[in-house]
Amino acid sequence: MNGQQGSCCRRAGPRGSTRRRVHGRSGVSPRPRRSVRVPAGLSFKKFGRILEEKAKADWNRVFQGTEKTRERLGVVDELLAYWNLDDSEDTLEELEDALIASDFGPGAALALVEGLREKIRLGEIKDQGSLKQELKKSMVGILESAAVNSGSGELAVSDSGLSIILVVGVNGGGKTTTVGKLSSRFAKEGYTVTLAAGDTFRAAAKEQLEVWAERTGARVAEYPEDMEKPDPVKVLAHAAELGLRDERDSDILICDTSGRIHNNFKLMDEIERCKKVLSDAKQGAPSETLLVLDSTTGLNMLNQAREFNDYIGITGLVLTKLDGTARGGAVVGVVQELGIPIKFIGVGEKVEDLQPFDAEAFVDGILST
Ligand SMILES: Nc1nc2c(ncn2[C@@H]2O[C@H](COP(=O)(O)OP(=O)(O)O)[C@@H](O)[C@H]2O)c(=O)[nH]1
Ligand SMILES: [Mg+2]
Repeated sequence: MNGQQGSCCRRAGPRGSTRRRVHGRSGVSPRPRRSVRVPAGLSFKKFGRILEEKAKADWNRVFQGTEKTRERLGVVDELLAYWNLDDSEDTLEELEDALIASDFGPGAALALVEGLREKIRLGEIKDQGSLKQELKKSMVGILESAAVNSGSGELAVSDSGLSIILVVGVNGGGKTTTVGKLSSRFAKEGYTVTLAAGDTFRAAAKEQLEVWAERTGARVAEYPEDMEKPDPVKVLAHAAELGLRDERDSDILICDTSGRIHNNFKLMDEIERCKKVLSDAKQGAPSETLLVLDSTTGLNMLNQAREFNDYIGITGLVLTKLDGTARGGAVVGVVQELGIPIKFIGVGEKVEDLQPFDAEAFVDGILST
């Protein structure tokens, strides 16, 4: 690919010589070089209203998705209700315990409470309202600092040519579902997507991916012909080779992988080799290595994130199943310790149930009264 618009034979994906990123805070297409086109028959005003309604629907989905975590954190409100300046120390200690009990992890809980303590000392917090506001601000600060450190909270795609995204995580966390949801988001933004069936372990994993491909207008890369036994490294190498050979056929290659437990060295070696064949195929690839974390696992996600990050370097987290758990707070500890940004949250099983992560909306959701 050469940075020019595509031929008539394929859908035009956004290309350019500058680093491209996708997905805005609201989930509405942020493609920078394309002006917003009002669909035929709609006035600007009406179109604006539709966009506003969509943003509201997205927010509602996040709000509903975080319901259980919010219920768990209701205890914070109860605690703060009894707070006064004279007995702040007791309340702060109880708050630290409550955050730990809500899976924030000792490191994040301590950092949050220390921050509040300091602000009380400086006279910046004087009442319950400002205490809660400062708590929210500090959580947003932790969650956003990772995105700032790594450049952006959005997904990076390559400067030119095929972009390769690797998706990893433990078994059943929601990797394949996330691959499908991402495929849909990219397709909606005009990218042509190919999926690589790097899960050669689970029966019918390729067929599961094919269903997602069909649903989202993508296709699945063929397996190499000479594969005698299942070999994910070969599958991904072949998919990358095919994708790079004729880059006019696809803009994005999303690589699904088998679930692997983070403390199984053999499987972690394998994922390391998977990543290496992608970077051998194209310098700088994969442009994103996404770790899918199942929020129902609570604090164990910290161990998973540590190991995967040590082995292959994770560029972003996808937090799935937030809709079904009260343990979403655990991710604050992961971001605080590892400094890896959350890129998306999964709030259901359907294709549209993937939202770009917005730290403020998330914290507002989980700490809403
Ligand atoms: N409720 C809910 N279920 C999800 C979400 N993401 C994935 N799942 C479900 O989790 C199960 C395992 O997902 P799958 O993508 O096959 O996991 P994988 O083994 O990591 O590839 C499936 O039943 C999915 O429908 C989510 O965000 N919310
Ligand atoms: Mg899978």
